[in-house]
Amino acid sequence: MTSMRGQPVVLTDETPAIGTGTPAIQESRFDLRAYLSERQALVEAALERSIAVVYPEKIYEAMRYSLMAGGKRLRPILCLATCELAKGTVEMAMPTACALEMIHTMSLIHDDLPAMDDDDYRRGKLTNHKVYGEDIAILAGDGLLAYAFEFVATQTVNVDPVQMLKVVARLGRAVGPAGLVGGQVVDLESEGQGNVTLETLNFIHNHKTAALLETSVLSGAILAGATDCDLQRLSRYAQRIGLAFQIVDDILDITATQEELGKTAGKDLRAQKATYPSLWGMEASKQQAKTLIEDAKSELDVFGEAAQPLMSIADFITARTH
Ligand code: GRG
Repeated sequence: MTSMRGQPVVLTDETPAIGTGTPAIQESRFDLRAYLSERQALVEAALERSIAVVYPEKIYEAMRYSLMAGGKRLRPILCLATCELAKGTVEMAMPTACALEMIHTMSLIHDDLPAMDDDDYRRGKLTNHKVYGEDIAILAGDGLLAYAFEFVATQTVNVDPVQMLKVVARLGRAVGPAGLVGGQVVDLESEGQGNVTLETLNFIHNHKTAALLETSVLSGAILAGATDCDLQRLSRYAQRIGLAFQIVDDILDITATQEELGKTAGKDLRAQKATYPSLWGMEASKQQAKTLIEDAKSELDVFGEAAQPLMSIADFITARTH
């Protein structure tokens, strides 16, 4: 795959998924694999330090079980990348980056519950409720959500408090009824309905998936004091990669194995869920994801070389295998 902006080749179908030990990307001036693994290591270390196990140990262990279970760490990496793009530092953004991963992880724990999507596996491991029981899994999700906000408020350094408050407000909006919760409700209501429209499908995924990705992209830039104009560009980039991410997720649910996904494959079909491939077909879905990624990248032209990590992460979204 060649970058639209004349940048060297970044990704191919053999591109390794983040965190897997697959071959290096060849002939890339910007080494996405090295960038991602370095960023992933920073995030893992910060997450590792973020939660200590104290009394009552069970809840902290349950929170850590899912938080430290792997995952691509895409949301924190996006947050760090936009903070640096806007001339901020990793240190400024790391507490927010960790909070984004805590929120994302809590949404996965709750999504996997029998009352929601009902899955036994996540990130290649048994789901939280399978290990700790439904009661503790619900509380582990609640604990991670509350702690995410405490973590941003108490751990953020070298950031204008006004900017930090803007980030806290965005995080709240992204998880609440105007974000993940709203998307999940419409998703649950739509399950098994034969007549889900594209408008409804877009609503679900703009809220369930794209909202937190957009907040990840914007929060790093907000912490660094980016201009409104740059935030608008980044917002358009984020909305496009967010939707592309979900289209690819729907495709992978059909094409990838349980081992690749780390969770049960083929669930959408069995649950009679409307997906992009079910509405558009497989080829048109792939094409749409590619178009969205190219459109997303075109929003970054103005940032020049400094946007290379965000450009390459966009490419990674369509090339990923899990
Ligand atoms: C947020 C208060 C609150 C409640 C949760 C359950 C729920 C409401 C929302 C569901 C949100 C959800 C599970 C959306 C799916 C998003 C998605 C595509 C997840 C997969 O993300 P990856 O591929 O996963 O980045 P890894 O494991 O790599 O981090």
